Amino acid sequence: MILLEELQKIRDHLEASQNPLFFFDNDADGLCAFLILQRAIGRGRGVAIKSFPDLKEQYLKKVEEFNPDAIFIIDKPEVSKEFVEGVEERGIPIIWIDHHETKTPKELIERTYYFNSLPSAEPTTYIAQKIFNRQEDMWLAVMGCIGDAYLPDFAEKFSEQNPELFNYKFSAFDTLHSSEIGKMVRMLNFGLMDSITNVVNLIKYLSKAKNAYDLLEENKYTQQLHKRYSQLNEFYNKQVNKAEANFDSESPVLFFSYSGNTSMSSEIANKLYYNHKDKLIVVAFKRPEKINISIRGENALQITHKAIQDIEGATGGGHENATGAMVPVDDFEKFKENIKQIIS
Ligand SMILES: [Mn+2]
Repeated sequence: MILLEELQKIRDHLEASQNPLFFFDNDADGLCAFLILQRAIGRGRGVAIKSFPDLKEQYLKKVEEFNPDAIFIIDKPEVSKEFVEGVEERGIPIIWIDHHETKTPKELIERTYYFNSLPSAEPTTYIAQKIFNRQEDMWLAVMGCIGDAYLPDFAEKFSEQNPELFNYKFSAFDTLHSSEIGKMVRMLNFGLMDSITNVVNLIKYLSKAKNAYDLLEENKYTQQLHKRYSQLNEFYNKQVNKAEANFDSESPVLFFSYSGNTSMSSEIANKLYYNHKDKLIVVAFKRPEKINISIRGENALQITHKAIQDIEGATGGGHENATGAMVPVDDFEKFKENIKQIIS
């Protein structure tokens, strides 16, 4: 975990900023970390990052639009040189909080205030919660951590206060797939896969919401979230069922590919891994040019690096047991072959 004095440094940056702009990774961990920081200081705008693998130059438009005096980057492993330089030109400091390994050159990282919880790699939500320790944000903190399959030290107390949401005696991964709080994490992840207007409304609502029930209850503010959740949850269940109906039970690898309007490889891969812990799970979302891939299983990180190493234009990385990759369409078969070879 990052040191207490580093937490204090992040807090100093937050408190010194009158108009912070937060760029966060487009998932429950990134979102909850942002919300916790924003709620604690009572100001700041949040933008979900959709570019992969890095925070790209296109986001300078948001810097232009919001004119912040500090930029916080949360839960994103890579940041592009063009983005850092564009922000530097405006004389704005970048505070970068993460828990992934990074390939961004050291010289570039040193131009930001960089905080990373590696090697223990606690989620960014955990780091955010440890900065202010506000009881009223505990529900967000638990959701963000469970979203990244991490059971935080405050889970026990929270589950004792909210036994109907989850039981802290189960692992974070079990909790993600078989509890009410796990469902709430998917509500957030699916809620982020919506139009910009709906995501902005969701963020506005969550920055004021008081507890888990403000999310679970259907009211005029949560109506769109609930609708989006049930739509995407149906798609998600369908894909999981398809994958399970077709896989080779003898093979150590479970491959599944799908297409459609919504990429949710991470969620599908998590569920398949939960159901088949003995296998390496490889889920691919097919797009016209590039394929988005989520990999789950033992040594996923090592396997991912090896599998993309001889493919030009491929990128990938993440955590020990959970990674993401992007491969050009024409090399997808080669990628699959690579995976088979590494595993055998
Ligand atoms: Mn994360």
